Amino acid sequence: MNKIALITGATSGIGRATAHEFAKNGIHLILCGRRQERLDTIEKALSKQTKVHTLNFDVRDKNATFKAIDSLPENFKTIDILINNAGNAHGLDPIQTGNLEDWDAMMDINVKGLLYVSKAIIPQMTERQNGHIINIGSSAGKEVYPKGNVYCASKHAVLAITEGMRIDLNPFGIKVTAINPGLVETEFSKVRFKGDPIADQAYKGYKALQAEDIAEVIQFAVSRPAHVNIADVLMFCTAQANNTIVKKQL
Ligand code: NDP
Ligand code: 8X3
Repeated sequence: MNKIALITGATSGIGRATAHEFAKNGIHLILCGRRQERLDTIEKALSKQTKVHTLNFDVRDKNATFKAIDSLPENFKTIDILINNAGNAHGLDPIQTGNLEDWDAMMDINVKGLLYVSKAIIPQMTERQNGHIINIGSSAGKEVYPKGNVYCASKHAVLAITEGMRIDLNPFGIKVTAINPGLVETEFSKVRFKGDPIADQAYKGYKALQAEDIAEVIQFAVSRPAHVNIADVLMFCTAQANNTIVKKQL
């Protein structure tokens, strides 16, 4: 039987590339995001390959999150794979001049949003004693870098939550995976710098990871046999050694 995956942040970048990769592999899709037009476009494209349902909600809004997941039609209700991917960095400022709205956004979306979505889905997995949760963390969740302060804190929290999930869900046979990429060329930088042209510099002078590179690793993780769990992946492009060293040719 085809598996069903729910992907948050499916309208762009890593989430969208994962939707394409899963569609190729016959996985049925519940695609989530706030931009309805994009959800419609992706649904139209992928419906040729697999079954697709879309949900429009903001992961910051716990009532909307529960309502959306509750609204799933019968044939999409059993979620085998949860990809907690929605998230972004907001700003790149030293702690002393950081913006409170940016801090709220990162904690509310990257951390609390991931928790709300997980809370809405985990009970059906524990009941069935089956399921796979993949949380998209970051290299920023392993190593703090200058001006990364609150974004790094949010991704350190994601890693701690992932490890906590793996422990607490162990009796239920649920797989929990952390995928932690370094620099990936997506809309991430545009969001971080709020459309400032400086965003274009983020991926210049080297070949960053592409969203599809992450999607392939996610597909690898979900296609392992029942006894294998890919627990934690740290991925960099070849030009990146860690969060502060990137070999650029400008
Ligand atoms: P994108 O900006 O391309 O995609 C972010 C996605 O998150 C969009 O689909 C967006 O959808 C969704 N999203 C953002 N805020 C909300 C919200 N409040 N409610 C619901 N959905 C939301 O970035 P990436 O693909 O790069 O990022 C995906 C994940 O990967 C993030 O968790 C990010 O931290 C992580 N990551 C990214 C790296 C990078 O260098 N790009 C490296 C390491 C990790 P919409 O706006 O339609 O709601
Ligand atoms: C995204 C990668 O280096 O911008 O998590 O923090 S980085």
